Amino acid sequence: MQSSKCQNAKLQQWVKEAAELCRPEAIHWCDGSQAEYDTLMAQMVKVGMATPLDKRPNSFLFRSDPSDVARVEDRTYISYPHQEQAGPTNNWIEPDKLKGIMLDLYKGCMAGRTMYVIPFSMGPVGSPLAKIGVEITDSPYVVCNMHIMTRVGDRVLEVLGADGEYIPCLHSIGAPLQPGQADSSWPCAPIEQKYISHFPAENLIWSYGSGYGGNALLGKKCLALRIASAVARREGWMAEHMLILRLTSPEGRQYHVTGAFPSACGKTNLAMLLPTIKGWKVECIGDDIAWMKIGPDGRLYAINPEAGFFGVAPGTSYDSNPMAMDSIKENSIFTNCALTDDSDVWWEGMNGAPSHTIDWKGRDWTPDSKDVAAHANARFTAPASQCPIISTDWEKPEGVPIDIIIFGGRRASVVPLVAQAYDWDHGVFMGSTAASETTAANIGAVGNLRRDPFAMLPFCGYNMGDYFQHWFEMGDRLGAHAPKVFYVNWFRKTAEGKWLWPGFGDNSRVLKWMCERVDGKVGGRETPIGILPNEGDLDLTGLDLPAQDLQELLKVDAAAYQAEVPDMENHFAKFGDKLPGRLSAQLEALKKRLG
Ligand code: O2Y
Ligand code: MN
Repeated sequence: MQSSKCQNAKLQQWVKEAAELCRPEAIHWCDGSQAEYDTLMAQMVKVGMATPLDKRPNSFLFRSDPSDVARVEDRTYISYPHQEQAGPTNNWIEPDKLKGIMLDLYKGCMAGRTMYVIPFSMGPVGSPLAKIGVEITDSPYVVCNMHIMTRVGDRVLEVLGADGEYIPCLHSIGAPLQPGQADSSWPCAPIEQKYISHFPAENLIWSYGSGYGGNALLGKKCLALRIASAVARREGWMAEHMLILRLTSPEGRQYHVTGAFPSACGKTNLAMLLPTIKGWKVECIGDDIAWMKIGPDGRLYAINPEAGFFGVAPGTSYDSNPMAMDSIKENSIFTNCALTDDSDVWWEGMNGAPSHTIDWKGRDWTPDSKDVAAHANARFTAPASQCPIISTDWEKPEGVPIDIIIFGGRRASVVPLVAQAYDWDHGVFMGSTAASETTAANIGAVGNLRRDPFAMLPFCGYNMGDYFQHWFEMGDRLGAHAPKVFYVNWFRKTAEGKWLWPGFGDNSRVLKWMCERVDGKVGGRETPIGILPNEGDLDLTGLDLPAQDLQELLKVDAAAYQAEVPDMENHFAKFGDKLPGRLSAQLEALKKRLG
């Protein structure tokens, strides 16, 4: 039960108590080694849970239970003693009550299974910005994914030492095995028994019933966003749902950019973009989460706390994201993708459809089938180090200094291609009112406008009114060193439904304008919603963009914005007296500018 490598008595005690509660057949302390990964994968292949892929060395396909395919927002809880601490955007149950429910579920839940203890670091091991977590799980699939997505192993226990702090993350798939009972290939609990619970006042995570993605790989959304956002507020830094990239100009000047976009807005594609403008280069630092802290020089520094990508497979192709395609050539895990006859994975939007595959439910599939071959939320898990344009500085312990923060969403109309915030407060307003039209990949009806402040709606670990205030306070501390803030919309369409902007690599043209704005080298015009490029300010060299399309992309329709004001007012009203006065002032200023 004990590990000779773990000097931390508190951790040893927690593992003992978890074992007494969950009653596993065996306990395994993970060392993060390749041998450990290979052994677990071989076991999962043997029992039919994983399929090795001939076309991709050391890569495996998993098919989840059809009831366990995505994050379950309805079953995700932010549990503080008082509901107001969780705020209007989070599900809440009082901690004692929630723990009572979950303790009943955890009793004996690992019977017949091995309990794995995973010491992991979010952020480079030993970085001043890193945090240590320990996940206890009964899922070998989770262990292998955590190997890729975080830094696992003995080095973490060394840094933890005898009295270091860690965030305990207890996870069970919720499927005990009775003696002689046959296992299923993706055991999990029914939806009404799934709980993804966070106790931010105690830095504690309890997850039960799901083996999928953000519900089960607890370092990602649970620790690095929900718990970390609450820790960051207390400690005076920021945990954000943001990509991080470095842009280098032909002159060699480096700019670091973070970007927050709701799901299905191409965050991973932007993080790995190949610029179409001559001489400019992008390096990827992270595709999903940024932890940002003010450095000794007063600037904001960001690290990517993760070590891998857990990307959406459908729609990923050599057209949309060649760097992601190259990242997943080997050493990758695929979940809910289709299996081709030559033992490779396939998904909708990858390239031409094969004449036959086995679909994500294990059934024969042909292009005539009425269902999709890969689930819309099928995923790849790949080491970030395999991305051909991963930055040489992506693991720099102190992070990279941020020049530009981008917010965005998917809007077919109203919102122009790009606008710069007048100042930090205006930028906070842009982030707090960010909205996106829902797609098939989201919950709810397609085309609905969903306000997703800072793309943090499902990930903020405390009252979002307080979170808005924290952004203002960070801006006050940053002062003149604050990054410049922009809002983008790559998804503008004509009345006929045609994309107005080519997107992907051509988004570098918009990034270039932002960099030149930072340096005061390019123009812009003041509009009611922010500073927009004049038509000549964007570098459109080599791009065949009709003049009327450019006009439309850079148009500010004051009446259309005015029509959105009531929705913004309703959105803000939800936060009651937690809404910072500085946000109400921004809304009033916008109304005045709109006339
Ligand atoms: O469905 C899941 O469990 C994965 S959700 C996810 C994964 C990687 C990056 N972002 C997200 C997200 O929902 O924002
Ligand atoms: Mn995300």
